[in-house]
Amino acid sequence: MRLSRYFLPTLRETPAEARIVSHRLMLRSGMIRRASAGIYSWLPLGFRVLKKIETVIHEEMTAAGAQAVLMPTLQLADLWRESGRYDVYGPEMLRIADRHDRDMLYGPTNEEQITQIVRDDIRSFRDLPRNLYHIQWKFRDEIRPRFGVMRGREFLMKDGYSFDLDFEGAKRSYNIMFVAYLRTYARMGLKAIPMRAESGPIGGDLSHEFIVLADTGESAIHADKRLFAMDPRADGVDLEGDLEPVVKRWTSLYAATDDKHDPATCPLPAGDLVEARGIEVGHIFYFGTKYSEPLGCAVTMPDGERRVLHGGSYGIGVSRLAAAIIEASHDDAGVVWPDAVAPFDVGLVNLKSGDADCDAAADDLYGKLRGAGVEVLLDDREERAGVKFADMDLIGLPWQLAVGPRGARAGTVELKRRAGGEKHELAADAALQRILDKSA
Ligand code: P5A
Repeated sequence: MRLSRYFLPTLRETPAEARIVSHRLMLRSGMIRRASAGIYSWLPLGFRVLKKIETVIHEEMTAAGAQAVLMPTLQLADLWRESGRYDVYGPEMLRIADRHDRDMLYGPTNEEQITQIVRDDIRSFRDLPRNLYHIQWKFRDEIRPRFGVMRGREFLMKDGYSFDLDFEGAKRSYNIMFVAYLRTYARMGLKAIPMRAESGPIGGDLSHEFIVLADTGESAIHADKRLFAMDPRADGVDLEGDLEPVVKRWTSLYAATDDKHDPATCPLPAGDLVEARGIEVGHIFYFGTKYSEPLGCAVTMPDGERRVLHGGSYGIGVSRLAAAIIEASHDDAGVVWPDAVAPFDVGLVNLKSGDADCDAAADDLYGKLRGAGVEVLLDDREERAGVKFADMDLIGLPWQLAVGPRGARAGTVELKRRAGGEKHELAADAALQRILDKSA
């Protein structure tokens, strides 16, 4: 992509309404623009990040045996009347009537919708377990939308739903998602710690939130300090094997959100307790037959018994993650994207657009990088070098390659790794090779 033709409206000034760093940087780097309170448009750079986050999620969900579907944003109120949640959900639910005066709602979550699908199309015990998920926009008319996409009213969520014959099966489905979530966040460069949580309007009594520590986070947490020293990658774990030991390793150490924390019963001595703030990037639930029972979601067992299914649901805040990753990975100059979610791999800076040697050298590198499947943003604008470097640092691509007139004639470039900031003057081909080796 050539920056001269790319819609990247970066801002020099910090917008006054942005109070946390991720919101400031998302506005300044031209990722998002506010449409109304808690509702945002995603511009090209931000949209690419969203798609990268989705890709990591899709890969990890597929590895865990979950299958992608896509359910609608608008749902029938009658379906929610069946579960009883239409009346209890309250003013957070956006209620709409269609032209026939039929009550509808913009889905804040999809437990009812997926239970209807499974109820209508799964009849036999042989068809279980199943785990279906989608990545779809949600609407919650939050009383205090704030911090940009961190707490939006319209936001993108990955929500998955498991169906099993009994508690043991459902616990296994829960464990698979527990481990898949550890892997998903770790791939995005995040340390997200699972913590015992309140299940709120989703229901059930087994629930964990995945929390990334951040002073600006909205959740107060209380956790064993040893959790923060644990390796969250869960690499090499066989998702088809016994996951109980992995889940135990995480859940045997004390970790609770504020709602679940009780200083009177907390077993930790003060020195071992971390009391901090964090961002909830995911939340998983086991709720048994809470939706299957009222919606009549059941199968026939071999002995003819009618068995009501056990369910769980698993959410990831996809749009919130874009902000959470920035909270966790930035410096004074801008965003520092982890490789897996960076909008482009390389920012190629032509320091003197219009200079024949510079243009030729930059175009040559641009072609070679693209040919090798590397996503590259070429700054070919007629701007001062200082402006170009500042914009590149602001948008935070993992690699920067700078081509100046002297280097262009000598066949060298300056390679910079955004994280860490180390710079090397290298032959153009050597720089190219280094990027290819690292991004392989
Ligand atoms: C789990 C999947 C649920 O809705 N039903 C389907 C369950 N859980 S949840 O905790 O309420 O939401 C899941 C994740 O969505 C993100 N999230 C938000 N992101 C941005 N703005 C919001 N207003 C918002 N509300 C929830 C969080 O990451 C949450 O963990």
